Amino acid sequence: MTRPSILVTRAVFPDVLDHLRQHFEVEANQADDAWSADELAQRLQGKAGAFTSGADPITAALLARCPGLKICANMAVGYNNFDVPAMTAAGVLATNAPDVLTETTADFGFALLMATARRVTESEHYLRAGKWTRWAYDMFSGCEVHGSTLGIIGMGRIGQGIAKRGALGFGMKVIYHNRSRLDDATEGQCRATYVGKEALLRTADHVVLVVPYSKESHHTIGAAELALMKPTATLVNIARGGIVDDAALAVALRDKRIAGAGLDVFEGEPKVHPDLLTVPNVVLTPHIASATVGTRRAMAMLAADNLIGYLVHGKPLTPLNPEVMA
Ligand code: 8YV
Repeated sequence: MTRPSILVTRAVFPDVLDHLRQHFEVEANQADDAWSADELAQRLQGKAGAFTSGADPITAALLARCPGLKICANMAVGYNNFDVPAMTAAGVLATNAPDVLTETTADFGFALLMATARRVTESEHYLRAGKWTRWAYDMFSGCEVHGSTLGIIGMGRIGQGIAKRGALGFGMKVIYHNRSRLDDATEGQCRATYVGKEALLRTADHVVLVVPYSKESHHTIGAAELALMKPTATLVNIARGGIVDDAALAVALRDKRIAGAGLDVFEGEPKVHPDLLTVPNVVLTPHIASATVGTRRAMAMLAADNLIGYLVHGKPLTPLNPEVMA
């Protein structure tokens, strides 16, 4: 029996490729070359599966060129790179990589919150530039974290992890906004209170964004929302570029409309809005919230096991459109 062929679109842990090679003919991209949409479509010819990163667009146009494709397994929990309705219409299964990154990503959300509130990178740049000649009573004084009010927009698994860190570790008062309110038991575990978006923005000392990207969540935070926030507040985005209007945020940071921001994701990344690079009160990281060796390995293994689960055993682990299997 011939083995199915799959494409791995980006460089990945060698042992994950070995795991895949036990079941499939594998075309890999260990050189990590950037492929155009056309090259991706060409390389997908004759492939039953694709191991994708969160940056590989799987569109209706691509699917129309790849009639043999049966599954795309994303090495990411977010899947806004997938046109899921088009995949369903084409009979292509979509899978993502949830759960395995929850705690690591929540850790990083908190790291970014702390670095922003306490001006860690701004003060380090000052020190490295040789500007630290004397102590001063108000040097890099930041915002309080413990005992402050944490506002979380998007209360899925990662949002809940951040809430627990804030409430249990730092004695923060936690308020949240979400498409739907959590059940009482989950709210209790997170010590979190549901509020409207406007109330959250007006009240929180630290606002953390963890909503999935969609047309509806585009620019969840723009100039109008930034204007509602306290001038002493901080904003953290570990969700997706496009959830925040980065140009409006750069203006708010420049004008000290808010105290600071911590950003791991950007509109049009890896490009970063040039004005964000010129304001000092922002901590910038290159989409690394899930980046620990253990977590990235677990995400890659889950994507691989989704391919094996579906193409070999007919049972994917974390399908997004299970109706294609009916
Ligand atoms: C990924 C992420 O590293 O899982 C997600 O949704 O944003 C990150 O953990 C990124 O999408 C690369 O695939």
